[in-house]
Amino acid sequence: KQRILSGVQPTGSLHLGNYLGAIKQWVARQEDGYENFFCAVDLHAITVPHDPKKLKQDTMMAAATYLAAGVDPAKSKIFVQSHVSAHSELTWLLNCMTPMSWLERMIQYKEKARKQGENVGVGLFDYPVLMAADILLYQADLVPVGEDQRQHLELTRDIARRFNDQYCKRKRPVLKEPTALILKDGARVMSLQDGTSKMSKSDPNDGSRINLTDSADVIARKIKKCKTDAFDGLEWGNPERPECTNLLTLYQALSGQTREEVEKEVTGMRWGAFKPLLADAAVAHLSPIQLRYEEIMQDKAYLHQVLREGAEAADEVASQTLSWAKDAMGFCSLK
Ligand code: AQP
Repeated sequence: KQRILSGVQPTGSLHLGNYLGAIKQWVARQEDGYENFFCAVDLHAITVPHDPKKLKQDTMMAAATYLAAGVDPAKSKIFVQSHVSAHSELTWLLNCMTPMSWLERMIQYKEKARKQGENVGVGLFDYPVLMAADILLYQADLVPVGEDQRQHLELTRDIARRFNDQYCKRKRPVLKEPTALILKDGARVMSLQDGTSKMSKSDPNDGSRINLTDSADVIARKIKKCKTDAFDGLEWGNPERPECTNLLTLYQALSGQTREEVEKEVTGMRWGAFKPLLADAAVAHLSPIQLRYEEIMQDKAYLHQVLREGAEAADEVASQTLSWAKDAMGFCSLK
């Protein structure tokens, strides 16, 4: 069986980008006989300033969203990253062999650091090494992520190769190089207010994203107010119309149609006719997820049980890799 690992940061309500870029793919892979591990990456969430009171709530919300979106604990392990201490421990080991220059090239760090100015923390710089540890601990074959994580996945492969080259000479490699699973459509969902920047939890304008928990009214209002253009008709792929490409891609993903079907339906349409169609498709797709989400958030005992069982299963696999890594690096063991 191939193993899959992925996660989302509990830094606020999850949005359509997280769902279409990552979680929807997780659900689809459950049917294919993969062994899945999905975590709420709370250690990553503290790499930017955070409110301790909100972190707990956001972590539970992320886990409940996974379940509501269709991640099935009978087929996938769902856990909280900080509940498996091997993530922090392997990160330190990898820190000590990862060149600073590799991390200095990371686009996400440069973008987020620019926003934080002088207060940027070491954790944000180290974010990709923690992500590498997350993946490598599980010997993951595949990592379903949005396009924005491609560079971090490449770095993870580089770190694994360097570790194996340095510490596993003439022995079995300890770390497996993973492959990124990036969808063609939905891999990069863009902001509703700017078709050239990605939909993101940290955008201060809530109107830039559709949160998975937004009500039907809020979704309709956000889509009504979203940025469009003055061209005639609707089309995909015109570089002068990034908003148009984004909204059509969203419509395709949410309505479950093929691109050809969407093209047939909307070519020649004006924004005034298309926007309600998109809003209806979003509401129809998200309502059942929202219903399940509310039920799960009411049943904390169930949620805790899922996360406890997930953490136990994750810990078993992660501890094994950690002990191989420590052994390869020459740490003394009393066993
Ligand atoms: N706009 C997006 N389009 C497609 N995929 C996306 N992902 C995030 N945004 C989009 C994918 O969701 C998974 C989890 O992302 P994350 O929350 O861990 O980190 P992020 O990429 O930094 O997401 P945000 O929403 O932009 O968070 P903030 O604003 O807190 O930094 C990943 O697989 C990611 O690719």
